[in-house]
Amino acid sequence: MQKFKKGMVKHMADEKDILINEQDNPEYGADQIQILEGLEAVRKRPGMYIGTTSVRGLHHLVYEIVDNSVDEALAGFCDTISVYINKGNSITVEDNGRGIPVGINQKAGLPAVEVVFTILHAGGKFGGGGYKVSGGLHGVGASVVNALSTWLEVEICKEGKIYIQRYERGNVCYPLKVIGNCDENKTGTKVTFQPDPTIFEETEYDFDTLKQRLREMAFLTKGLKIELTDLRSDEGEKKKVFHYEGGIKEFVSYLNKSKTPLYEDIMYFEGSKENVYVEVAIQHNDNYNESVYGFVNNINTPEGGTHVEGFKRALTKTFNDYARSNKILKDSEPNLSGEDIREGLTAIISIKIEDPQFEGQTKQKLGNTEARTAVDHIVGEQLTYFLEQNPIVAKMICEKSILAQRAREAARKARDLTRRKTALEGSSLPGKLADCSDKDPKNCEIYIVEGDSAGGSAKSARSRATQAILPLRGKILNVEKARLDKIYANAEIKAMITAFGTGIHEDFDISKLRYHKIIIMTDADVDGAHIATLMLTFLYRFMPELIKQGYVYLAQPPLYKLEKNKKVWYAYSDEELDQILTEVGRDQNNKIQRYKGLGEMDAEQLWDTTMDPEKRVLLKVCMDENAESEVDLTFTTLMGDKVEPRREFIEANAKFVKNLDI
Ligand code: TSJ
Repeated sequence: MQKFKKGMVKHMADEKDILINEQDNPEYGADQIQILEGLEAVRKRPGMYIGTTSVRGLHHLVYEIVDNSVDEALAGFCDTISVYINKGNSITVEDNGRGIPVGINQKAGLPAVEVVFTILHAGGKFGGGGYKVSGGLHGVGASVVNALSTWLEVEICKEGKIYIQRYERGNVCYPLKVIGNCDENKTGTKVTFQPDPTIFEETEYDFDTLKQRLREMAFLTKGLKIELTDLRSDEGEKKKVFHYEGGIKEFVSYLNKSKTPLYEDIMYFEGSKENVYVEVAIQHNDNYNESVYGFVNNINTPEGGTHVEGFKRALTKTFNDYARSNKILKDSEPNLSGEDIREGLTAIISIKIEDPQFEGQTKQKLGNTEARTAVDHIVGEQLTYFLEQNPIVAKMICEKSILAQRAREAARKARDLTRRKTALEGSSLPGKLADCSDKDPKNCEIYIVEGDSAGGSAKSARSRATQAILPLRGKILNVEKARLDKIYANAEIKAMITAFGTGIHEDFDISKLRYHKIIIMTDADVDGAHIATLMLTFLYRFMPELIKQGYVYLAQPPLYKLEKNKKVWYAYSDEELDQILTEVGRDQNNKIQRYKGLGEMDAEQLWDTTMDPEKRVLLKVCMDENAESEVDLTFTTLMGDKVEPRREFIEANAKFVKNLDI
């Protein structure tokens, strides 16, 4: 179990404020009215406290509660957390920590546990000193979850007694009471809550979403066991247990499981400096992408910040120093760039810091300068030592970086050439693009269509004003397995980049996007699914903002056409065909056609079934921001070179596979 310095953990109700006087019944006076108003504010404007009332906010409630147990684990008092999704979508979180204090908090005149659940920002107001290590996205806690639940029950085992209290929409139902005895040695906290359906747009929990975030939390807290159990099905429970003695080292090996590592060891660096606790784990693999993930107090920082900067600085400097002093780089040759060294790198940078400052538009970028210094020093020192001890590994990484440097140089030349060409000829759109006439991107959509013949149908079917068609020939390049120079030379990829108008990488500018819907339209078969996946991989690696901001869609062509007595039905799945047949009757008058490809449909059919904005079904491609590393893993697993993890993934994600028909 990873122990953490006690003073660094924020207690929601500071123990110094608590008088141990369990016999006293709290009085509900004037103060209480104000408290209720506090939580009423949360119910009036839930978005202010949890960001969103969408399905994301719903899951966020669980993380808020679990964070409290993780804090108890970091303080060294808890090693197991169990999460249950109950029938009816209430959630139970249970830990074997010390149990939330039950003594009277002097300032509030209430048991500490009641303060935790009924006073907004109890940590800030009633705490003092210390800080909350894990802490949710918006730094709110149990009281917000309570306010947004139709009911919540807390049960605490402490000093041989079992205490319970219940709340409804944030209101106390009865004073904290003892309902029985428990083993003197048993301690812990159990919280069950039912998210309020009048607040949340959706109230059904997704097992996989919770699973991914809980797995991440377990990786980030070595030794901590986190269990997730789904009790909703009558066919038996579904359970996952996450427990990693190796912590982020195991995280890196998990992320690299479908890749081929360049060397066996995963490097691990750890230390504290200027009150910043730093852990870093890294390993290179033989592909070309960089997968560097930063975490601050267990929270993912997709926009990076000083901790990631410190890491990159140390990595670049240490490798260049090593390559020079060992004559792998000649004096006449230029330095390796950071990007070159990070080609094929998987890295986790996890820091714990007392007072994290987040900057930038979305407040997700770490700003503390001491984090940069701490990570830089710890990685610099320990990596230098590692390279000296492991010259074979060191040389391998240097050589891969030099190859990356050469490819990047070739890619730069190719790109400069296209840039110069566009400057001379004007920004000409690709020849194969049938553009739309409307010039307002908000109204415009582009269909990326597999194959010239389907492209032809789509061109005749489309609504010319707002729908553009770009046909692509055959399979597009797998960007997971190609270096930049090859990617830039690929005609299909070039066509997409110019058609979208945004540019890529450092040139990327979303305000130049020419269509607000990018619709991938492929056959509803194995090859089509593969092509769709290749395109999504390209978009995810080169223009992730398009996916993050919700501009990317998958068209849903039908699988079957049913004709009967001059009437026509289209079915988009086997189940749907079955349903239609049940409705119209199964007899000899049914003419059923299975579409093997888009090419089999004429223009009118294609319009009616797949392209008419009034009738079509589009799937919006989205990303779970709480599990960035998992999205990366999805693409490397699907597109990588190992069969076994891919098969496992496909089996585990049968739902996704069914949609795509892989
Ligand atoms: F916050 C919460 F109520 F939502 C919640 C808190 C939910 C769950 C499932 C667990 C917890 C929690 C809190 N687990 N463990 C603790 N520990 C304390 O609050 C605690 C215990 C003892 C002392 C002490 O100094 O003796 C201090 C604290 C903060």
